[in-house]
Amino acid sequence: MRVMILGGDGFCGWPTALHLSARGWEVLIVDNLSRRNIDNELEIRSLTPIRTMGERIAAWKEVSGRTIDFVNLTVGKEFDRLVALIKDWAPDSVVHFAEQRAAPYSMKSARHKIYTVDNNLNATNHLLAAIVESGRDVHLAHLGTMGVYGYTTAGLRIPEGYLKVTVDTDHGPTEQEILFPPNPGSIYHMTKTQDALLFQFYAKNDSLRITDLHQGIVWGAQTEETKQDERLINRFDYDGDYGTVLNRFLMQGALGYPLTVHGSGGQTRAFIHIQDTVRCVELALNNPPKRGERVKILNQMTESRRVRDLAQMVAEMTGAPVHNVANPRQEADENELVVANDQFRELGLKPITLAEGLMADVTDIARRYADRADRSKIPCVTAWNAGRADALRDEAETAFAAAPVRILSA
Ligand code: USQ
Repeated sequence: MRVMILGGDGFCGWPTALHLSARGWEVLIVDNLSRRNIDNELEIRSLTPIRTMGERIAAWKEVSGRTIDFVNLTVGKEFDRLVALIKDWAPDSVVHFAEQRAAPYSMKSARHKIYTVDNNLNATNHLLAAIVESGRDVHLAHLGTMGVYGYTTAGLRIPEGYLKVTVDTDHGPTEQEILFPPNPGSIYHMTKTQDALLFQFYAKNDSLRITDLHQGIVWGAQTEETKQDERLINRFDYDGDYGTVLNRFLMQGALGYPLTVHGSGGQTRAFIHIQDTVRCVELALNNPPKRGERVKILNQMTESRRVRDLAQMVAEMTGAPVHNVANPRQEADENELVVANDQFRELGLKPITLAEGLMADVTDIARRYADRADRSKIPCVTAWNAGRADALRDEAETAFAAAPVRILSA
């Protein structure tokens, strides 16, 4: 089986490429290295020393004997090359990670909003149109987000993509199934809700086979394959724009930096370990929808946790203090979140939960590469709106007076 992995240089894409390659898939990575360029823009680097794509692929060949191919291409800009690649390389499946994935980065400024919308929506639309144009029957698995459902208390168990509703009609109440109403909290999350409409259209109009994976917050750094050689190491983001909450807390705890809980920390979110991410993608590829079926939507998460409870766990583990900082985001301070993930469980996923041992793996990595950390990049300084920027400025003047913080308002 042949799989093209768009965005195969990123935090989820690289371990997915190795996981599938190790299981006998022929893998082609398509990536324009934009994530590395954003590191340059933000003057930050992965905590772990990631190698160039050439070195990564050569190391994998040495370790496993398997070949991964690589093409440098911008999915949303080079349509003819993309169509030719799908025709010539003839993948059975395409995994689409080729989107700007950080909510804070997408809210940094007008330019970042525009970039995120242009990049993400063009990548998705070009890919769908290219699959149609190629004339090939390719299964597309897209990395979506749990954030499409929104983070206000829904008052129900969040279903997998579709919601059963009862509608009053002239003939009395009738049952229908609709896409769960989108409720994005950032420009980034908004692009994923728009992707969902593109998928609905191309599945209906062109009978494309599409799976949309609504993934929670990924934590952990390494998978069975990335651990095998330091040259295969996965990236580790800890900065205020790209670092995600649990990995940030674990890194902060390891460095003795106060854990940066936004507001009360009552936000409840869905989580998944990176090892389960790659297993879920494999399960999704092995269980595609049939031609003519509706878009298959799976919730790719294993447990829900409250931010302050995570901070407490990490504080107990590492001895780091918890610091409630002004929340730079426009989000509910407290929310409940109950999520259905029956489909992956039925497909055989045995979820990895927040075990101390696995969290210690992350603190070990953070300690090993602590000298690469730039502590000035830890605070989240991207404000969602002007009110949040004021709150952040006050915070910076008091609690973080010692560390220079630049406030960027939306
Ligand atoms: N938070 C803190 N302290 C921090 C960082 C974050 O309290 O130092 C809070 C945030 O305010 C938010 C929550 O933790 O309430 C989650 O933030 P996050 O940065 O871990 O996650 P998010 O911005 O939602 O985005 C991440 C990935 C994105 C993915 C999404 C899944 O960057 O690609 O789609 O998780 S989900 O959150 O389920 O929508």
